Amino acid sequence: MRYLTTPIYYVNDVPHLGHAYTTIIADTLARFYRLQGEETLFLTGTDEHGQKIEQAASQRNSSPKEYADKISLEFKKLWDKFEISYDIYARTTDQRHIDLVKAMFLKMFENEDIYKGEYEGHYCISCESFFTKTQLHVNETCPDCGKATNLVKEESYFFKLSKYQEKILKWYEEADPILPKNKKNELINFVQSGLKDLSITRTSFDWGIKLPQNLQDDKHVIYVWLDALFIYVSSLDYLNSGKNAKFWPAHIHLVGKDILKFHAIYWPAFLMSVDLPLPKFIAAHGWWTKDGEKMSKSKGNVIKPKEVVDAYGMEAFRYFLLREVPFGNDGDFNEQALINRINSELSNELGNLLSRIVGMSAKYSDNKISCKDIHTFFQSELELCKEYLKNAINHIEQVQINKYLEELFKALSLANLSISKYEPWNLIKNQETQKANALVALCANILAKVCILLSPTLPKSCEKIAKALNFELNTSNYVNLVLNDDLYDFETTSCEPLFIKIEKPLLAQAVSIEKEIKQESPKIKIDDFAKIEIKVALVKNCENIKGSEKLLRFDLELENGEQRQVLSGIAKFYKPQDLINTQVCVLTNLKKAKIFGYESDGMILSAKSGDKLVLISPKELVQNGSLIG
Ligand code: ME8
Repeated sequence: MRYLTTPIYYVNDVPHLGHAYTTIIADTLARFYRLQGEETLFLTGTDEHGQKIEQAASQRNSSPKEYADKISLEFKKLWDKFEISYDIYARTTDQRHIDLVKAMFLKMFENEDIYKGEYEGHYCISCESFFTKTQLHVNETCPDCGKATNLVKEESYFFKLSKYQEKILKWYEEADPILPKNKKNELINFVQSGLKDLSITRTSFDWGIKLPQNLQDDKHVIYVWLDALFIYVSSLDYLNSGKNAKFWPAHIHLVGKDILKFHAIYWPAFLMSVDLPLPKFIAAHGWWTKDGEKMSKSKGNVIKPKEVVDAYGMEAFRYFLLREVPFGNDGDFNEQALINRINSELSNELGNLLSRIVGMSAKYSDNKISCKDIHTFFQSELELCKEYLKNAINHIEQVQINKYLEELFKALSLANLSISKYEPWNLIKNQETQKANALVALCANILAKVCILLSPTLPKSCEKIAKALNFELNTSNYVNLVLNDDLYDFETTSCEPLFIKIEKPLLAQAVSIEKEIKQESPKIKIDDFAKIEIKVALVKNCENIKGSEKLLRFDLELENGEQRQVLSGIAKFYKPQDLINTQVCVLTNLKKAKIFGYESDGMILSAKSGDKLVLISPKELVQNGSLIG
């Protein structure tokens, strides 16, 4: 039984690359557990209470709930577009969550872990976190996010975090719950330096869960982190012993390193206080930057996951994020690195291998692949492949997803290199047909085994591979092909290339096209259009302008013989003599301009087609000066 969670994301802003990263890791793990045949439950959702959300909503003249509804839906829509396989989309404004948080607060209170006092210290709204003066950075900024903090003095209830210090340390030691393992020491040092009791209610704003009624203290709302962490339990309908209650304790809470402290210190203490078992693992990944800098709206360097997916496709995006950085390390988003991964790994290693196998089997054996001679000829390759797959499984169990992918691609390289090494086309020529067919079967089996293990990361592409080799991506094939090392016969059908090579960056292009469209198409009213006068004109004369490669000078004739001189930047595309005596369309009520020393009275219209300009003219001859509209 495996229950895994992403953080529930704050609704103060729309989803970005970092949110997509955590969610895609969780999705990959959930798909892997399901492939293994584990009963799996995958939760994601949104964190909607607290001062930060209240402020974000009021800045947009919205009520916190309305605002939360809107952004929460944006997150959900994005995950649906990305086909994230979550089972529960949880929100902290859901009633069953509110009920559970109140019940847990009461239980902590009854267990004498909560007392009333006064909090005086600093608060970072962006991190929703308390700090003492000595913890702050220069100019009293937040040590975690660097933003300004507020000095707060207010009545507050406290949780006896200090009481749990030794128990938390013991948990780290005995259960070894922190992944990657090297993050454990940082936590041990932090906890050993002394845990202070934690303020768990606020009175200076309203947007949060009120205290349980029995406590009759209406001016307090529960601290947003206590509220948010309990989503992991409330979503299982724990209080009512709902059908998902059996999933607790969680197998893994996936988080970014920014919120490890909350999950690995506060959360176990809260759980111990209410007598609930602790999660098995808390896995913290690193931080994504853009060209080495923290992403922020003010710098304008925020990577929007949807834009990357629109430009490169979901599968390439998933692969890049998971493959590029070791789990736990920081990573930098670099478009060229993404392109390199697509071209050299997805297209060259994976896509090519499939088309080679399909091609060879069609040529040599009427699309039928038989595994009967693989052991005879390629025992050492089979052994090597087996080792790579075993390593891959060990790595993904430890959430070392980049290493798991690395091992799978080693197996793909092994297949590709075997083709170059044994040259099946020469084997056929030399009448070693049996060996040639065994080689194709070796490659097909390696690809099928890899495909099964790769399917949690590249679900769509692996479906295509499975279809081309005619087998199913399911648990029994996982057991047979991957765990039991079986070999299969296959029958191939041709399929489209899996990944097209990328010649030049698509992202800037996609973004700038979008910008262009946005900037150049403001909506206008019909009266605005009425201000524009466009007419058909006859080109009486046309010539190049000395010293200008771009410009042509036109003498145009409108109604009643009216003459005009207009300059137009189309010299690269038309010869002047070809245009004389043709009709063009002219914007006639444009203010006169001086270009290259010539007066230009109007603008000749042309369509932009790629890098070219194409003149626009009426489909048949019309009277000069005819109005267009
Ligand atoms: O912390 N790189 O929500 P949040 C990598 N509501 N991951 C990043 C990232 C980046 N640049 N930016 C964000 C909260 N993330 C709380 C959680 S859980 C009970 C409450 C990811 O919207 C990463 O997973 O600030 C990080 O932990 C999370 O988004 C923070 O999301």
